[in-house]
Amino acid sequence: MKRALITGIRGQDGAYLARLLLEKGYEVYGADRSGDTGSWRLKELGIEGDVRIRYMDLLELTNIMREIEKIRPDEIYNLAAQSFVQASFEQPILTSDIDAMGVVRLFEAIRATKSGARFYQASTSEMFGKIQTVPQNERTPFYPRSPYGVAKLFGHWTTVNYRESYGIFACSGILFNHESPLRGTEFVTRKVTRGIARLRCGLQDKIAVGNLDSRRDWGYAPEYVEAMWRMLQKDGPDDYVIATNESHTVREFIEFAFRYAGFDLLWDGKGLEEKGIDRKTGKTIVEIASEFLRPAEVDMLIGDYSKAREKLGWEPKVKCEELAKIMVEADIRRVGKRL
Ligand code: NAP
Ligand code: G4F
Repeated sequence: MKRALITGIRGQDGAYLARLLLEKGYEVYGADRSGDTGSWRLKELGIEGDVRIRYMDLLELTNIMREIEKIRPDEIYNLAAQSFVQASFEQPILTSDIDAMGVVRLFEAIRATKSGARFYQASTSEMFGKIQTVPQNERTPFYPRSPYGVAKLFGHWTTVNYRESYGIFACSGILFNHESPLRGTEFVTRKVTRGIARLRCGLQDKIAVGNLDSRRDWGYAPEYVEAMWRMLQKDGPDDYVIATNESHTVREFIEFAFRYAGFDLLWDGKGLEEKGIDRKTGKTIVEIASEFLRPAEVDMLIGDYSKAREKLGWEPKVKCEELAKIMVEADIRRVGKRL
């Protein structure tokens, strides 16, 4: 039986990856900084009792070393991060400590314990930032636009460097945005789908958002964790872009989501004054709030996943419009149950 250690087990990807590995017969260890065994995501997937939760914080090297020594994993998936781009502008030092130095700590722990584990690093399309080519692939130069993007770029190059210097089987997955009903409510997609479900029940009267015009390549998280696993099953380590090769604005995602919930949304006004109006009632249901605008924005992302298709046999199935539907339906179900 293979043994996997997943950092960031309590996050969206940690939960889906844990489910996938359990289905494949792995013994799954989940590293969590609080050591709390409860998790609404693992619970929703029905696997809460199946994952062995361990105290482990990426800020504490000795803690990481002891856990790797005890667990002796065959595979380590480093999904832990301060992953919210907007928060990274407020907490740049903490973000760098976790997202950049945390990766070095993991690699040093692997070296110190002589672990032969294969390693997956959760890199991100945020590293492309101010994009230098359209679409972006593994050869596109990086230009991060946030403390999060800068820290993740450090983590990416650390992964490449430890692979080249010490022969560690280390892969960097450059994943574009991926969402699901398990997405955190601070991210725009889930904020919108949860907001719509609450609007329908009168629990909230509008949704406040920031930049409507940035474009993202949004995929479906359960499919993306499959790509992570495939990377570690190859004969040799490498880096891969994982994306859908479709790009949509935040505005379009909002339109898809409202349409599935039965609303007819009409945009009116410009800039901070722009509003989304419910054509049926004439009420404002979307408004712009400057607090959600960022000091620097990533305007456009679209990924070219052809290397993953050729080498991993990986292909996305769920695209943005269907993703919005899946998320709206899940949130409507939850609000019905008052979850
Ligand atoms: P997420 O839901 O925010 O989960 C990240 C997890 O990391 C959280 O559960 C958090 O724990 C944990 N964590 C934070 N700081 C930690 C620390 N110091 N020590 C140990 N654990 C810590 O993120 P996700 O969406 O699942 O993404 C997984 C990974 O992929 C992240 O590294 C993210 O940056 C990266 N990524 C995500 C996307 C995407 O679109 N989802 C795209 C590209 C890359 P708490 O619960 O205690 O806060
Ligand atoms: O949903 P977001 O916060 O995701 P963002 O910044 O693209 O980052 C996510 O994807 C990255 C991969 O590219 C991951 F590495 C990262 O960890 C995270 O998972 O924002 C998406 C877009 C941005 O342009 C933002 O400015 O939506 C815009 N937006 C507009 N209104 C908003 C809002 N974002 C949030 N979070 N909240 C809003 O109200």
